[in-house]
Amino acid sequence: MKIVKNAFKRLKKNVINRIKVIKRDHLIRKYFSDNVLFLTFVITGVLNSTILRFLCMHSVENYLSWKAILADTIVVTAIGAFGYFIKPKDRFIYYFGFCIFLTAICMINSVYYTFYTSFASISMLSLTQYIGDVGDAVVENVLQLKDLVYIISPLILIGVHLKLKKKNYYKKVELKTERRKLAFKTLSVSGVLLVIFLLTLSSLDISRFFKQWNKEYIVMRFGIYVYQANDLVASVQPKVNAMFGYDKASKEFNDYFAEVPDKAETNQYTDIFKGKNVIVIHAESMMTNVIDLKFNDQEVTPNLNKLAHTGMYFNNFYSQVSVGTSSDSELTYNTSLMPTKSGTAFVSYSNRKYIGIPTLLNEQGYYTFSMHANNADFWNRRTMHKNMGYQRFYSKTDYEIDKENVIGLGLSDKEFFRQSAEKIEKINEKHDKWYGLLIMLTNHTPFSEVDKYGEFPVDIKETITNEDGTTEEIVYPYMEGTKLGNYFKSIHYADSALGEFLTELDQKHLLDNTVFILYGDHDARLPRKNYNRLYNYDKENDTTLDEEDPEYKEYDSYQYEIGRRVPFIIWTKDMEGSKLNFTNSNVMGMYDVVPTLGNMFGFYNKYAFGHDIYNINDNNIVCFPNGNWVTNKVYYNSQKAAYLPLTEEPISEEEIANNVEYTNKLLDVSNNIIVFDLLNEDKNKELKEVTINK
Ligand code: GP9
Ligand code: MN
Repeated sequence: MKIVKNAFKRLKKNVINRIKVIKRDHLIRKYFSDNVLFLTFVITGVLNSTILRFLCMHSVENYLSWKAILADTIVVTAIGAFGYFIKPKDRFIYYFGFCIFLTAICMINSVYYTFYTSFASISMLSLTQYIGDVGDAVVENVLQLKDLVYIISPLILIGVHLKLKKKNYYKKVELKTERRKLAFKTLSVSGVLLVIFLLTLSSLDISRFFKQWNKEYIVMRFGIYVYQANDLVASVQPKVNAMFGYDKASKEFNDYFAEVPDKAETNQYTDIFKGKNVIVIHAESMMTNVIDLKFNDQEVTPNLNKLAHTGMYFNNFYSQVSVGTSSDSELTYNTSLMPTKSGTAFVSYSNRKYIGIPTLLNEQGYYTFSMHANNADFWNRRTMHKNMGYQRFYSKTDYEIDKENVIGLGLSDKEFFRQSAEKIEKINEKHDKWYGLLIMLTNHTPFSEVDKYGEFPVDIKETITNEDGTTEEIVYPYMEGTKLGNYFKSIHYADSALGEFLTELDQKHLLDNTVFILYGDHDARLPRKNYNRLYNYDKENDTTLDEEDPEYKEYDSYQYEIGRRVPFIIWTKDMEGSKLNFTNSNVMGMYDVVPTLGNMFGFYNKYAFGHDIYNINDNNIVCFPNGNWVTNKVYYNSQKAAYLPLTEEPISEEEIANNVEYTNKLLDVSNNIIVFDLLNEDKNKELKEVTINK
């Protein structure tokens, strides 16, 4: 009896479970059949974005990036959810409209990528000259079949719609409350997915999302739809910023420059290089602390050291970058303006007027060009180099790049220099006077491709003699395996690339009438504790010395800030032993380059924030975008409102207060110049007229 009872119980349980499964399957099936249009919209939307990544970025990791797929799903589901507010019979129009819109985003980006190896930006399309370029691109690419593949999405949607219509699907009545419920439920799904997505983001993802310059990375991690929305915000934000406060900004700007003369002050270096050709090296992440540094008696940067010791070397020089890193450095080098307070000048304010060194040299009959073997749209250089006056920008597509020549972000510096020297040779044949900027790339964080940099041990090797007269080599790991150690290996490679480049230029007689200028663009952004090991290594215990140890050298946050100095060198082949061959130790910033070089080459920019170092000498101040500043006497930290004296000289509180005020004013006026486009005389005349007529 008991057995029968149990068997019956089991049977009942099984039947209930079966019913549950059938019910669940039925519910799922019902959900699918009731929401076919919505689901088709979501699937085709995600599919299009995935196809775009597949056609643009040729690695499975990129096109099947689950982060991008998730982000696309969130966006398309959220858009789709709003469709439920609409009556079923009108819903197709809504989905179809958005489907066309999303398809257009994918198609435009696909065409744009084929031509520019980058993704499209709304802000760029607003520049008239650019529209011309893009227009040509579209015409040339429109015939490519692959760009038409995205049309499959609206076609599928139409197909599904016609089938549903035939089945009388749209005739069913959904109550308003039901529709709302569906919409909110779908939005909640999208919300939950969003939370999951946000939890998976790394700090690198977040930082790149906000910096906005690495478009490929954003598309790879966030999908094309989020990228385009992000780009839209970036394009609108500067316009919003520029809507308020023009009059005040313009007045402050005029007051600031009222006392500045219209011509440069002269000194013993006036016009010394007038008419000479120029090669400028933008040395990626090159820091001053590598100069003369040795490991096992081997110089880390023998070529850089030679340039510094046989040229005019500024060893107390700071770059003044903000979140725009390389691009900020280029901005300040070229224009003597400071980086903007929000966004980056290169990306957010590329349609403003800038007075760049190339513009000023073009006026003197120079042919000006820039070279960088990376994507032309990185940091929006394609637009900004034109804007700063470079007549030709040689970028990735101008270089032959094959797998063996790639290190880190792209073409290796050695190969970049080799191919650039050939280009410069041709330029030299065609033009009397020329000025060229070469942007290096290999020595870029994370400095991890150590095996490609060539042999350069950063350990300590000691030979000891045993009692029996035999010798033995002891190796202490020291900087081996640390990030800073890898940086030294990487910089050693970059230095050797520089050396080869100089030799090649010399062989081609391109140094005979040329001034060779080098600046480090910013520091290597390495952890402070790595420097602690460099300066306080305890080799016996393979650790860092104790703070109590008499040998211990303090490397606090101030030392770290000061240690971020980068080299600035002006060098010519015949400078060694001449009056120009010396080290200048006065504090100097990137914004002092325009006035200093301007005096030497005979150009002048009244709206420079820096000074000719040979007029200001030891009275200089270098301001940083975060409000910090440094003079020969003191380093001031604005966040802590505290300072570190650098000499024995007394410092008054008044001096500190004056410098703080000077820095804040300078940062405000410089920022306003960019935000309100104050150097654009035509535009400002118009604005003034509007204000007067009001
Ligand atoms: C990109 C390169 C690096 O082309 O200049 O930029 P960064 O990350 O140094 O700003
Ligand atoms: Mn850089």
